[in-house]
Amino acid sequence: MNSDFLKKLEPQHMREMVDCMYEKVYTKGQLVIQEGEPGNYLYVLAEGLLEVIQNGKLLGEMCPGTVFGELAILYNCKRTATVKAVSQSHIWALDRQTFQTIMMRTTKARHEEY
Ligand code: PCG
Repeated sequence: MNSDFLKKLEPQHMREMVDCMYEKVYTKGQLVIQEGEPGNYLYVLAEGLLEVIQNGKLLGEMCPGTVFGELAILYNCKRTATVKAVSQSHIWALDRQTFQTIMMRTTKARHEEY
């Protein structure tokens, strides 16, 4: 619900997304996302702490509950920043295809409503 675009999902579509996510554990110092790479996953940080780096400069940190990795998925661009685990982190991942399919279901349901 912290995410502006995910909170617009119909409750059943939100549940479907959660059902399709799987957990990955990253150790301290491990890269979750590398700037400039293609991106095929959307992530939610469940536990731990992450830092965001762009052109070698620290932009900020992300705490549990944060959705990230959405820019490459929504705008079809390369990863705009590097995301690195500051401590061991539990992260939920959702692949691009599943995300887009479920987002389209919500959009379709809204169109039918109007
Ligand atoms: P994406 O797909 O570009 O991959 C890196 C992610 O870092 C990005 O999506 C955002 O979700 C996340 N992020 C968090 N804070 C920032 C920020 O300040 N700038 C940028 N570019 N990305 C950020």
